[in-house]
Amino acid sequence: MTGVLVTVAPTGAETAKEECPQLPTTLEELVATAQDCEAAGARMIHVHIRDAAHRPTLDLRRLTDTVQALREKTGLIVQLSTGGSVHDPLDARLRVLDAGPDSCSLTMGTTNFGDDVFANPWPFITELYQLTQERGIVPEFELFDLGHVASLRRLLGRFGLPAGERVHVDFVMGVPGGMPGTPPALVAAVAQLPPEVTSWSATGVGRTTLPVMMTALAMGGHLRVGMEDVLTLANGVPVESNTQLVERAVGAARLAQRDALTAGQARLLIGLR
Ligand code: KMH
Ligand code: ZN
Repeated sequence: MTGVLVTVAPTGAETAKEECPQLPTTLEELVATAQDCEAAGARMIHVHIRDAAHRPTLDLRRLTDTVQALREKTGLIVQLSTGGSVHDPLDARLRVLDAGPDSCSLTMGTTNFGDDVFANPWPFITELYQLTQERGIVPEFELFDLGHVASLRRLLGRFGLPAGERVHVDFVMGVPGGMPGTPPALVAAVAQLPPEVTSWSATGVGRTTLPVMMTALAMGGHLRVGMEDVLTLANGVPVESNTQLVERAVGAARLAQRDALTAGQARLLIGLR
């Protein structure tokens, strides 16, 4: 398949609204962003939500309302983050699945995350994975480091294929504490993927965004973009909307002679019926 799946990660959990007022933090802002990004070619949305004070939350009522609103107002694949913020407890992160998303993120190991620690102990990974299998929720395996690729091989060997029987992974590169966002790192990580993997995307945070995007496109990978990962278009030029980032990704893909996937193709790619 030569088409490109563009996933948008519009909000994240690590940027404050005060620092970046254009970050979509209310449900209305999130839905409007999702609609604009879908029109620009995004087919999946990776969702972190905020509370009334714009702080990250895993409140189940809000998560459920968000899934419902995105389903009603867009045709995007709705992927909820089970990573949450670096401060969220593991049990609350497991309960995210109760909101019934199409997909969820599933990070394959603990990572230093700037000055913090993004905790993903093995027992948490296996419990979350088995819950996704029981409930028919398609995981996207988030790989921040080469060791996470090895852990994915171990997980699939022990517990078998995910719901949908496709294995889609996303390399999150350039996090301070994870693998660097460089072409050699991406080439090395792709070379280590287990044979069960059917598709991969990549995102580079901060200034690694463009090198990772260009390398992923050249290697046949898919793309994740969004204000969760980058807040500038170029040195000193702030991102004004997630749509700008999706438009830039779709434009880069076209340059590489690759079109954005249709909604149906995107669902088939990751194993959603
Ligand atoms: N906010 C990061 C600590 C995910 O969404 O699954 C974790 C994260 C990964 O964003
Ligand atoms: Zn996330």
